[in-house]
Amino acid sequence: MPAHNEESNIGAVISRVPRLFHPEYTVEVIVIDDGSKDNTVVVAKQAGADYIVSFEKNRGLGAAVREGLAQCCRLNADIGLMIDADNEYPPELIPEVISPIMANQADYTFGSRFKGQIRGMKLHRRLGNYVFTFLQSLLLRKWICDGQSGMRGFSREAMENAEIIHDYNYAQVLTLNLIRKGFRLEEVPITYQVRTKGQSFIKFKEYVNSVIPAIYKEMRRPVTKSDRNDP
Ligand SMILES: Nc1nc2c(ncn2[C@@H]2O[C@H](COP(=O)(O)OP(=O)(O)OP(=O)(O)O)[C@@H](O)[C@H]2O)c(=O)[nH]1
Ligand SMILES: [Mg+2]
Repeated sequence: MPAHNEESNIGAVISRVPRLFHPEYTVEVIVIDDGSKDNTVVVAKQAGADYIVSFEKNRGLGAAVREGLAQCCRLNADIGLMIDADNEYPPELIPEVISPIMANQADYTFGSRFKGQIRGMKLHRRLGNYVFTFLQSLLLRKWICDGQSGMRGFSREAMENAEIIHDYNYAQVLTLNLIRKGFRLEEVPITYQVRTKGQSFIKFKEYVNSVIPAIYKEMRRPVTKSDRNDP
């Protein structure tokens, strides 16, 4: 769970995580606190976070997700699930979002808002999502519905191989990276409710100026799967 100044939201997200959804799985919550200046850490602890990694200074959402995936590998997790700490995504649907990975039908999943139900998303955000998702579909020659989802599942192998090439964000570059490496994507419909508390970090100009060059850079990189898991 990447978090930056989410004291008013993170407690609700953590307490909604279904811990006992499967008898053979242990569910643990890792929070990557990206230099929050409010009480995010205190609230996360009170709500039952198992691990909290705090960056001294704000590094960006890309850096936080990269660290979260690395922590999952260090803790020997079979499956990773990232979910925004802003209480917009439904923790109750974590089992559904990871079920294609549990069934070994996918390595990488999105909780897909555009296949499910969206409440409160402004028109300009909706258009921005369409544009960036369509761009990814073109680059990958593969139809994607929700390329900016803040709820994603990962197989262990996907987590070990995932490279996020900029600190500012992960959304597009991570998908381009994993799909070009041959990992199988599946999108699972979810419900989404725009935040009622706290602030969105997206500023249009800064977002476009950071994300477009990163997409270009990612597409020019040769991608190879690590052979760590190969026999
Ligand atoms: N690591 C990190 N996380 C951040 C930062 N800013 C926001 N976040 C977290 O990233 C998640 C998504 O942030 P939002 O601001 O809602 O951005 P978004 O969901 O992509 O965009 P919206 O459509 O506005 O909701 C939340 O869990 C935030 O706490 C940041 O600077 N660093
Ligand atoms: Mg959000």
